[in-house]
Amino acid sequence: MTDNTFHSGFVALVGAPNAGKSTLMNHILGVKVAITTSKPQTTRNRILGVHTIENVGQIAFVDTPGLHRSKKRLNKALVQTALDAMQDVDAIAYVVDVAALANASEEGQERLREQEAVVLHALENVSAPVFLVLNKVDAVREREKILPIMEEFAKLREFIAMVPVSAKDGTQVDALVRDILGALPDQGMIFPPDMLTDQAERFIAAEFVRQEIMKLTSKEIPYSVAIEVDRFHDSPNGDVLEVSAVIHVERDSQKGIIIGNKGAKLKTIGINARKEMERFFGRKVFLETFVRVESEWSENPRSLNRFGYKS
Ligand SMILES: Nc1nc2c(ncn2[C@@H]2O[C@H](COP(=O)(O)OP(=O)(O)OP(=O)(O)O)[C@@H](O)[C@H]2O)c(=O)[nH]1
Ligand SMILES: [Mg+2]
Repeated sequence: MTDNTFHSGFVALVGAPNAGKSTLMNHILGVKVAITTSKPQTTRNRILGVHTIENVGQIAFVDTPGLHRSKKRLNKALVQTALDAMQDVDAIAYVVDVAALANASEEGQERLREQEAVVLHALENVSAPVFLVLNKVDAVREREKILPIMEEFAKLREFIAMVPVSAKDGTQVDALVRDILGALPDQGMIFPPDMLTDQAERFIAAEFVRQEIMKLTSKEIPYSVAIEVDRFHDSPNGDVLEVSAVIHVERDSQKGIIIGNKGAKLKTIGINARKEMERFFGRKVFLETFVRVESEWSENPRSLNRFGYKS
C-alpha cells in the first residue's frame, strides 16, 4: 500500500482441495472461522471472514470448497459453490500447495498439475485480478525449487502478483494482505469493523463437530457425514450454552464406527468439538450428540439442500 486512502473489497480464496485456503483465512483473521483438517474437501460452504485494519482497509475473504473433478453429487455441489463464490469478487487469491509440488516425485507432479489445471480452467472465466499464493513454504524441502514453479505458473495465466507464504507459521502473510489491499477499490468499509463472519452460530457449531469427525475417521466416513444442530441456546440460568447436534451418516456400519467401542470415539469427538466451541463462543458449552442414518444422503438432492449444500 502506497497511499493513505481506505481500500476494501471481496476476495475469494480458491484452489485445489487441501491447499490451505481455510488455514490462511483463519491465520489472517486470528480466529478459526473455517474448519481445517489434513483431509481434502474439508470446506463445504462459502465462508465469509472479514479482516479489518483500522484506517487502512477491509478485506472480506470468501473461503470456498476446493475445486476438483468428481461425478458424485455432493462433490459437484461443493464445486458449484466455489464457482459461484468466484463471481462478483474484487480479487481472487489462488492458493497452491507449493510444498506438494516441490517435494513430489515426477509422477506425483503430473497428478498435481492435473489438479491445478482444474483450478486454472475455472479461472478462465473470471475478470478479477488473481494473486497466486504459494502456500506451505515452511514444508518445502529444497527452497530453490520454488522459483521454477513460479515461472511455470507465470506461463499459464496472468497473475497480479505471486506471493510465497506459510499460513501455518505466518511467513509473508502480512505482505500478502498488504498486496491484496492495494488491489482493492478505494472505498469505505463494507461491513462493520467488528464483524468477523456472517455464518450462523449453529452452523459454526455443526462445523466443529464435523471437523472432529473428519480428523478421527478415515476412508469414506469423513465424506459421509452431515451435521445438523437442532438445539442451540443458553441454559435457563444463562451460564452454559446448550448445543445438540445430530450426526447423519449414510449406513449402519458408519454409525457403529463413529460411536466406537462402548461409545469411546463419539465421546472423544464430543469433547474435542466442545473445546473448539468454548474457544469460539467464549463460554462454557454443554454438547449432546446423536448419530442417525440417512441412507445415501450425499446423492439425494433433497437431503443435500436440507444440509445446506447446493445441488
Ligand atoms: N506445513 C503447512 N501446512 C499447512 C499450511 N497451510 C495449511 N496447512 C495444512 O494443510 C491442510 C489443509 O488445510 P486447509 O486449510 O483445511 O485446506 P483447504 O484448502 O481449506 O482445504 P479444503 O477445504 O479441503 O479445500 C491442513 O492439515 C493444514 O494444517 C502451511 O502453510 N504449511
Ligand atoms: Mg477449506
